[in-house]
Amino acid sequence: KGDTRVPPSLVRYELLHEDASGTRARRGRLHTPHGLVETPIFMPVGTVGSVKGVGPDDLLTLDAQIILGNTYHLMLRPGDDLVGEMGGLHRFISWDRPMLTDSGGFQVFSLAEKRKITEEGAAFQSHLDGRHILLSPERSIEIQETLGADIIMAFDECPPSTEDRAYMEKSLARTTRWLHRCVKAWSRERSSLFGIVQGGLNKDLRKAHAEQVCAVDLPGYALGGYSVGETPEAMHEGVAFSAPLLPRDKPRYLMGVGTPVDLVTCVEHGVDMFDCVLPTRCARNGLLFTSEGKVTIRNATYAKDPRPADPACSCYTCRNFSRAYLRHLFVAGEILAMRLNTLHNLHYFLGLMKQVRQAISEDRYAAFARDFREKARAQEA
Ligand code: PRF
Ligand code: ZN
Repeated sequence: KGDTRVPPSLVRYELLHEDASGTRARRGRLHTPHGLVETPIFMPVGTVGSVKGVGPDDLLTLDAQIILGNTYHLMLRPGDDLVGEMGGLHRFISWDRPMLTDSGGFQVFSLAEKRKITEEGAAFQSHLDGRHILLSPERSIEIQETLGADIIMAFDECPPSTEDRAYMEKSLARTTRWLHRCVKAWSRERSSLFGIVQGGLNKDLRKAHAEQVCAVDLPGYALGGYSVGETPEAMHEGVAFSAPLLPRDKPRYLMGVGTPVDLVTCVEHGVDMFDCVLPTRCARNGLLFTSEGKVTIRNATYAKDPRPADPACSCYTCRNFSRAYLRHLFVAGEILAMRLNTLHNLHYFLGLMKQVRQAISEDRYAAFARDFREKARAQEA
């Protein structure tokens, strides 16, 4: 099996407070080489080294505490060697705060042209130029350490939810072997490795895999394989089951999730970290998350609407511009529309997490989550 002992790690989780209103929600702090992250946290996604539509200055104004980058995209373009030569990802993109990179396996399967998974790793053709590439656990760790993120992710397989139990078992065993290879390849110099638990919606497979992954002492653990096509209710039930399987004294990261209701609900089950393209992608499609529900800004109803996108919002966009103007920018295809919409949506998601942290501190998380879901349901109707 090899030596899986891990020396004192660079990212340390400090558990500050557990909600006393009957939920598993908790407040904590991540100490990283680039500073503190308050949890629960939402991490804006900067796939190719840019949070689409906004700059690092905007992200500081929004008080984003940590952002995410992708191994898959950056290894293909501009290449991890280039980023390394430029002094690492932090310097390359001029972001001094914490960063996390995903390992690439998940993106290979959602983006690459022809892909084949073997014991060695994931062989695929680049979606950019058709080049043949092998991404292995060792190579993923090497790339992520060259990029230099504070948190790096184990190389995993996220099997489609349509796969049968036999395939799932084979895949989970391989993801565990890959984890051991990741741990071996990891230098422990400045990036902290998080393990990823897979297992789909199957509880005994989840539990068994959580045991295998958590047997390796790591600075943090993630839940992968959720929000891959199942209903929100099924995902929430799965997370309610599997979040408590992860160690209480380590950060818990739910990968690629989710909607505002998903975040509020999964915090309730004990999740500390989230990332999702939803706020940024929806912004570019003219969909705004507001305290009054979703606003589709291109709608003709907003043509002469003098109100801000969200009257309850204090973001730059809402302090300065009307729905009428935002609609005009969007319909005219102006790039400013993307920036203003993105600023608003990220402000909404980051502000929501601030409220979440406050509610936990004040031991009123159960009521907060219940009220939030009730309001969201009423707004959908
Ligand atoms: N594994 C990895 N990255 C991910 C996922 C996963 O399962 C998901 C699933 N929601 C998003 N991003 N490595
Ligand atoms: Zn706003």
